[in-house]
Parts: sequence; C-alpha cells; structure tokens
Amino acid sequence: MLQGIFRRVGNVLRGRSTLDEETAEELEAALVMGDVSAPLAMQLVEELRERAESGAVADEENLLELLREVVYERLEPYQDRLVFAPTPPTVWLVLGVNGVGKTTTIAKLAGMLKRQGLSVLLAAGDTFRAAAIEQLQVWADRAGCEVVAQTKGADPGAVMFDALEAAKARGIDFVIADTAGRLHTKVNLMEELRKMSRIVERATGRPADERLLVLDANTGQNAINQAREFNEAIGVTGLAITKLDSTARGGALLSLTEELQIPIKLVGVGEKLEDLVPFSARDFADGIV
Ligand SMILES: Nc1nc2c(ncn2[C@@H]2O[C@H](COP(=O)(O)OP(=O)(O)OP(=O)(O)O)[C@@H](O)[C@H]2O)c(=O)[nH]1
Ligand SMILES: [Mg+2]
Repeated sequence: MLQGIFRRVGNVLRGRSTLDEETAEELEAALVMGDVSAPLAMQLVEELRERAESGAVADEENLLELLREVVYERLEPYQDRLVFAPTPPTVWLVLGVNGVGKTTTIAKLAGMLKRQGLSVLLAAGDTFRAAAIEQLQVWADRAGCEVVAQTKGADPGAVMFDALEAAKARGIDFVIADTAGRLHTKVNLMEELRKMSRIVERATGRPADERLLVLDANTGQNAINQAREFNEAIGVTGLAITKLDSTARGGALLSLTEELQIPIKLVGVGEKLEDLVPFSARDFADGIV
C-alpha cells in the first residue's frame, strides 16, 4: 500500500546520507505531493534534520529509517481498536459522503465478524440513493448475513429501529448500519444521521458504540473538511480510510489525525470482502520505504 507517495520520498532520500538544504527541500515537496499538508511536511523534515544531526547517519538507509520513526511516532497515538458493547448488540453506524466506500466497508466488517463466529445484522439506512438497498443485500449475501430494510424513500430512523428490535429479539451480536452519503442538502443529511443516532440511544441506552467515518484516501486534504463536518454533527469515534491500495497520496492521514484527534481504526486495501485490515501505524510508516 501507499507506494505512490512513498516511492517519491524514497527516490529523494536514496543515495543520500545527509539532509542538506537541497535534499530537505525535495523531501518536503515529495511529502506535499503525497498530500501531507505544507506545514506538517515542514515539521517532519525539521524533525528528521534534528535527529540526523544528533546522531551520526552512517548511510542512506539510516535516513529512511529515521523518517519511518518520525512518521510512526506521529501516528502511533491514533492507532486504535474497534469498540465492542458490554452487552450485545454492538451497534456501529457507518458514515461518509457518497462513493467513499461505506457499503463495501460494512460488508468487509460483516465478513470479518462472521469469520469469528459472530452474528451480524445490517441495517439498510441509505434509503435515498437508487439501488443502495439492493447493493447492500448483494454484499450481505456474500458476507453471509441478513439485512433489515424498508423501501427506497423510507425513514432511515425507522429502519434503524426495526434492526435494533430484530437484533434484540434474536440475540444478534452486531448491528451495522449503512447510511446515505448524500441527500437533497447537507443539512438534511446531518439531521438524518443525528436522528438515527438518537434512535440507537433510545433503543440501547447508549450512543452507537462506533460512529465510523469512512474517508477515501484519494481525497487528500478535502477529507479533513468532511471529517470536521461529520464530527461536529454527531461525533466521530473512529476513521476507516479506504482505497489505500489505489492512491498515490494518503499523506493526508498524518494531518487528519493531528488536526481532529480522531483515531484510525481500519484501512481498506481493495474491493474484495477480505480487503480490510486494522490500521497499523507501523505498517503505514514502513510503507515509506
Ligand atoms: N480499490 C479500492 N476500492 C474500494 C475500496 N473500498 C471501496 N472501494 C470501491 O469504491 C466504490 C464505492 O464503494 P461503495 O461502498 O459503494 O461506497 P459508498 O460510500 O457506499 O457509496 P454511496 O452508497 O454512493 O454513498 C466501489 O467501486 C468500491 O468497490 C478500497 O479499499 N479499495
Ligand atoms: Mg453505499
């Protein structure tokens, strides 16, 4: 994953054992090209320079190794696990603008839980987009779980309510809710998500255990604006970053976590059911070289 941004970084550092002015500038540019914000790129290069100067850098490998460490230390505090409820069902709301990979991520999560022998019910909360319900159904069949749905145009709050009732009645371990990525207006969307959230709270006595925001790694700095909006509307508990397999960027992850202080829980690395992994700061940092 992430060969794109980091190949460029690797190219800059390859063959250099000192961080002279020219290398520093090239490295900063390579980071910015990979969607690291300009101020953060400057900070990273500065940190690298300090470390390079405080210890003897014997070879170019060492310089890359130092950069890995700098990136790892920045991300490590934001690596976190998914939250499970003390008593079932665990409820996860999956949020994000259209096309980021919500429905695919839900299917991958369901597949992951099913493989662990847990029962999962999906709530078809995207009642707005044409064929969204059918798409969720197709994925549910692949993952081997059931869907609670109403018809297109139905109230997603009512779908949520039905799904929670069904899960409680049948002793299901997990309810994962799909949500719309777009409504007539953004205000409508946020209002609808808040309503779904309230219904979870009323039905289970606590907020959804995860309000997972799905972000497409390719959207770069724009992902930060999306995260800010969803976070203000209903409080995001974790991020799922998708399409890291197909991006030449992904550096926005670094600024994203620091600006919003929201942990990254999952990473999507492909279009298949198995292509979801827990976020690892170490793997991400290692992707640099
Ligand atoms: N390469 C790659 N593609 C992905 C990944 N996750 C999702 N996709 C693709 O992204 C596209 C959109 O995925 P969806 O799951 O339908 O996205 P969504 O957020 O539910 O979209 P809406 O329902 O329209 O709001 C599909 O073509 C997926 O196959 C990933 O990790 N890697
Ligand atoms: Mg969808």
